[in-house]
Amino acid sequence: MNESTQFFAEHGYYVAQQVFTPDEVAALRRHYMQLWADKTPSGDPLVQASYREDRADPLLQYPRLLQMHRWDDASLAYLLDARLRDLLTAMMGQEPYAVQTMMYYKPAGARGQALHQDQFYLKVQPGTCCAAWTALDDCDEENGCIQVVDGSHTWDMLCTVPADTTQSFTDVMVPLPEGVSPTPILMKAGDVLFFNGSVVHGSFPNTSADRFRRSLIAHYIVGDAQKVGEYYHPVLRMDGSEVELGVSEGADRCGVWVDQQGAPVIEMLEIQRLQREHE
Ligand SMILES: O=C(O)CCC(=O)C(=O)O
Repeated sequence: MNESTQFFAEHGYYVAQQVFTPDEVAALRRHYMQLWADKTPSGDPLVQASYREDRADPLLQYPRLLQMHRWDDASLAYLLDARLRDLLTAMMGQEPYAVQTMMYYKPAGARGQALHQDQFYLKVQPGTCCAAWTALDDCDEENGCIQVVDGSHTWDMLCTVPADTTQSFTDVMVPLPEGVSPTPILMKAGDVLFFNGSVVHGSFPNTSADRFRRSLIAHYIVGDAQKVGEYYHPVLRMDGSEVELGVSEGADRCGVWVDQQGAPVIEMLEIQRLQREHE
């Protein structure tokens, strides 16, 4: 195992520095700012509906783009990039399938995203997913860098609770046990953060006066997966060809933290039972 695969196996995440050159990053920034200026239809009705020039929430002026690789060649090239493929193959143990692209502009004043686990949404079976999160700007706490819970790759899917929507544009989050807190990941433009689908992660609000925190994100699933959530179809091999996989249904269990002899452990509960108890 080399340094990156060992770190990823132990911590559930890894930052590969300067995967993309300054010129490539500058070209990507220009490209996505042009898509924004053109209000390019993303194919996702939610994204199109949310461009609002006249609203106080900066995220409505700069909504994230989703699944752009289905209509944008530069996004498809990023998703299938050979450098990402090689790093992912080393960390995931085999060549993955590609299922998602996302572009976050995160302008000054934008809210962050509450702590969550990506596998909760992708529902990969068997196995899990992995993100390749590329910084297009230098990222720190001030402009809302991503944060991860070190070692949470071994955790099961946790049940979500309401999030503080003054800080997060999503409204649910996973709770952390006492004494556990996320680590801010400081990155330079061109660095790529890889993290496993169980890793609890999120991001701070962008509290800077005038800095963007743009990031280009792709999601991959393990190469022996049989099913993934419907939204992530069509599933692509890393050569761009399509592969037929099944559609996974919603999970029927999620975990809650319980105390076991003074240590927090995850107890898995039936979601239906939890819902009944809260009715
Ligand atoms: O970039 C962010 O602010 C959060 C991204 C994220 O949570 C994700 O890619 O799943």
